[in-house]
Amino acid sequence: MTKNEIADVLNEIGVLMELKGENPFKVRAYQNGARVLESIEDAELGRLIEADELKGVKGIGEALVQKITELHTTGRLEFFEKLKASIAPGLVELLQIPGLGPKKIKALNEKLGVDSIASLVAACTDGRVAELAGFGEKTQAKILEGVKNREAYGRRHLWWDAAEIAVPIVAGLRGLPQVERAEAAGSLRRGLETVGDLDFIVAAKEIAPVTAWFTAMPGVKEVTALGETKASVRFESGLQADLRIVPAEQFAFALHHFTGSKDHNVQLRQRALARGLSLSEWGLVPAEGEGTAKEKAENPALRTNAADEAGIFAALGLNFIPPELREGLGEIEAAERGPLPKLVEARDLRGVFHNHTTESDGRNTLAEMTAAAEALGWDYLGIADHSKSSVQARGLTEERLRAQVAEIQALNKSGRFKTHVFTGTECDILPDGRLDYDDALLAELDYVVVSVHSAFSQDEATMTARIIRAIEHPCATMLGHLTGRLLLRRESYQVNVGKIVDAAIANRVVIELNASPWRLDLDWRHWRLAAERGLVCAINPDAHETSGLEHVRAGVNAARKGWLTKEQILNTRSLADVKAWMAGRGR
Ligand code: DGT
Ligand code: CA
Ligand code: CA
Ligand code: ZN
Repeated sequence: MTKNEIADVLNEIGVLMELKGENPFKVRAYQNGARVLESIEDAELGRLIEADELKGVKGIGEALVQKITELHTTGRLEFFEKLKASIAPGLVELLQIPGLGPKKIKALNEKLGVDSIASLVAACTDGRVAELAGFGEKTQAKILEGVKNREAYGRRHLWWDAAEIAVPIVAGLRGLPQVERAEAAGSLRRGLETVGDLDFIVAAKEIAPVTAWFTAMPGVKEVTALGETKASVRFESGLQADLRIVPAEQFAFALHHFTGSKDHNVQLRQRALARGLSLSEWGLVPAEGEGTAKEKAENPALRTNAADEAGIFAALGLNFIPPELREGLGEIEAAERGPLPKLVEARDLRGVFHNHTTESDGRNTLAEMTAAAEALGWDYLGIADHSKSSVQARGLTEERLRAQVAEIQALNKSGRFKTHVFTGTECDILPDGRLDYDDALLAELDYVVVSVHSAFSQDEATMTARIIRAIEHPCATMLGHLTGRLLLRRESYQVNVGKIVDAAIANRVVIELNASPWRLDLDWRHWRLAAERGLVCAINPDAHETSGLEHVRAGVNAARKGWLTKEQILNTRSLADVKAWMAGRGR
């Protein structure tokens, strides 16, 4: 273990001992020991332990020498494990609530029997906490608030939700007379599926009016930091946002730095250093010579000017790298070899497959969905309602599906919409891998999405074999939401993605990139390699209402993160090409 990992353990021991009401001197010994450790270098710590000199270090008492040594050499500490086991887990969880330290928790436990968040809420709700000595009404209200916000604060946020908050903020910033440029940075700009916090970079002539606007935005619940050139706020939802204001000549550098990712930045900085340059949020300057990077960047004679990020990449001998690719996964090497692939854009999409209507669990009718697709300028729309085994989603019986097919054919014939509607189904893959309709009916449809909606707890081998069996069915056109994950809500089921991808390629089955902001499944991390090997993607909104069609934007982000070009995505093709694809699948 490194010294900081050991220090973390010592600190935690201190907290747990306090929770148990141990002697305060003992508690302090651990806290002090942790601080002392942090100031020692790792190599030095190793040497001290080896030479048995740790006991001579000021602030590290006898009780700690053995524990640090054990942690350093084995990575474990029996004393710590026993201590943890001796405390109710509910008590430890209470430490996550703002304003509740070990002492207060101990009092709540002893006097009111509080031993979990649930019992804490109960004690607050009926006013028993306020009556305790040292607590009072105000503390009680604060604790309740803390419990309420804990979930929201501790969580990451869906990209979609974060973007909905960020877009008007960028527009608002750009509308301020003092602001020259404003952009969102961070994971949001990189299109990551979940976002920790928002980051905004602004070039402005004057700072105070900008931070004043930012901290007074509607929905801001708390201003968590306010400095000379930055501000941070927290919204009702728990989402936080950082704002940094820089001089215009630093804008491109700050935008690049705070877009990240950290891995990308580290690699790019190494590349700069190899060229005798130092890259930072302030600028690109010679690595050698007097002064800090910031001071050098403020000197026009030393800094490299870059009006935009392309200028930074060019100065380092690289083609432009789109933000979505900046994950430190080979993008710098690729940008050295030549221009990066032209990534798919939302406007490349000519239609979508896999959408629901009121016939199953959708919230808009066939006509409404088609009108919405037409309004988006799409040439085609696939309807894939649930199949009969998805009872809770009002899956269609054979009879209802045949009626829907007739209705769609009539709609196409009527010429009411410019958008052509494809007849399809989201057919359940039954637990044994068979499909939920018989072959004759499936063959009557334009296309078939096959998806898992049941028996999620199968082991990996069973689930993988089950899905492959469905992929091998001659009527399967595409596989829906491969892993079944729901971001921030539900883990994926056990499945061997590599084997599924192999089977899809071998059987010319498309795998969808489900664009629902909760799914984004198959994950972007798999796509680059899979598409290089010949897998065809479809960006499917899985829309259950008209507004859901717009989720394709989230899917396009994910596709871009997966290095996908429009050629690798079925629904960028023309209506005629897609018809040919569907017809040519051997049915
Ligand atoms: P998030 O907010 O957790 O979804 O992820 P990011 O990537 O937005 O991370 P955040 O908000 O902590 O910082 C924004 C960017 O700033 C990050 O992507 C890279 C840059 N950055 C922040 N801290 C560091 C650091 O310690 N080293 C380096 N190289 N870059 C950093
Ligand atoms: Ca962030
Ligand atoms: Ca941040
Ligand atoms: Zn589904």
